[in-house]
Amino acid sequence: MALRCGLIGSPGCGKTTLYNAMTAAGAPSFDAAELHRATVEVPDPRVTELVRLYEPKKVVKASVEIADIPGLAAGDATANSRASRLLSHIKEADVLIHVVRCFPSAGGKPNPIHDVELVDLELMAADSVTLERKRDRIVKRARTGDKEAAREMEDCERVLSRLHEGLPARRQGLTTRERESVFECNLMSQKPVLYVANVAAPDDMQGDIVALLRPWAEEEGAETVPMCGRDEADISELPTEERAPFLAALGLTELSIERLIHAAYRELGLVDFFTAGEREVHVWTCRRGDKAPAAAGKIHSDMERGFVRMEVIPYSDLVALGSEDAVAKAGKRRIEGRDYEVQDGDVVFVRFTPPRP
Ligand SMILES: Nc1nc2c(ncn2[C@@H]2O[C@H](COP(=O)(O)OP(=O)(O)O)[C@@H](O)[C@H]2O)c(=O)[nH]1
Ligand SMILES: [Mg+2]
Repeated sequence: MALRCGLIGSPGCGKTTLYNAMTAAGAPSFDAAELHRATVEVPDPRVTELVRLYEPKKVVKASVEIADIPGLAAGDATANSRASRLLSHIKEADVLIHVVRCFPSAGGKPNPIHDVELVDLELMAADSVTLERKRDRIVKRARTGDKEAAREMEDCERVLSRLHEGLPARRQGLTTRERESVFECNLMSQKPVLYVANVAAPDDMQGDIVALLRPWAEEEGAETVPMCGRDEADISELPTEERAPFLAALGLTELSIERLIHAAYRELGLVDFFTAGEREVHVWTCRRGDKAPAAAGKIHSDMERGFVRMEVIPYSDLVALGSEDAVAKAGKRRIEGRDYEVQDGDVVFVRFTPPRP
C-alpha cells in the first residue's frame, strides 16, 4: 500500500500550494475548507535507468498518497464534526509533513516555532480526549485488581500528564511499555513528522528563519526540508522538458517531491528495492533491516513462505557494468540467505519453492 503523507500546518502556511507542486493537481489554493487527496508516483532516476536497461513491458513505481489537510483553527480538536473529520485524516497518515510558514505574509512576520506549537496544541488536545476515553474504559478493571489494566492506566496517565505539560507524545521519549499501552490510541502527536520550511526565495533556504526551525526539529530527531513552495508549484505547471532552468534557479534538478519522499523514508526507516526483467521493472518498499524473506513477502506471500535464497545485484553495480550478464561475469551477483538485510537499491531475484497445488 502506498505510504500515506498528511500535509498539516497553520492556515496560510502554503499546504495547498505545496500539494499542487507535489501532485500537479491544480487544487485552488484559496479553497481553505476542502481536503484534497491524490496518489502520485515517486520520481526515481534509478527506475528510469532500469527501464533503459531492461526495456520492460510494464513499470510499477513506488507511490505515495498525499493528503492536504486544511488548517486546524485553535480549539478545533474539541469542537465540531468538520474538525473531527480533519483529525481523522491525520490519524490515517503514516507520516505528517508539517508545512511551516517561513515567508512574510498578511499573517505578519514568520514565527515558525510559535506556529508549529499551535498546531501541536490541537493535536495534543485531541490526543488527551482519546487517552481520557481509554482511561475511563479501563478504570473499573484497574481498580478491581486487573494488573494489566492497572499498568495501562498508569502509562496512559503518565503520557496524559506530559501532554498537559505541553510535550507532544513524539517528544516524550516513551518507553516500550508506554508505547504498547497507548498503541491502540493511535496518538496524533506521536506520528513521525517531517518539517518543510516554506520560504519565499532560494536565498532564504539558508536564512535565519530556517535556522530557528531546524534545531527545534532536531530535538525530536526530525528533518527540516527548506523549500520554495510557490515557485515549485509554478514550475510544476510547466511541461517537464521546460522545467530545468527554473529548477536550476532554485538550486534544484528535480521538483522537491523526491527530496521530501526520501526524507519521509528516512523518518520511517523505509527502503526501496527492485525486481527487474523484460516483463516488468517494479519498485518495492520494505523496512530498513527487513530480512530477505520478509522483503520477498512484499512481492508475494508464497515467496516468503517458500523462500530459498535471494540473488542480489546492487543497483550501482548493475548500472556501472551495464547488464546482468556483465555483473555475473564480474562475480558481483551475490547469493544471500534468510539473514540478509535488504539494502536500498538492491535489484533482487527471489528463488522460492512454490506451494503445492
Ligand atoms: N511568498 C510565498 N507565498 C506563499 C508560498 N507558499 C504559499 N504562499 C502564499 O500563501 C497563501 C496561502 O497559501 P496556501 O497554499 O493556500 O496555504 P494553506 O492555507 O496552508 O493551504 C497563498 O496566497 C500563497 O500564494 C511561498 O512559498 N512563498
Ligand atoms: Mg489550503
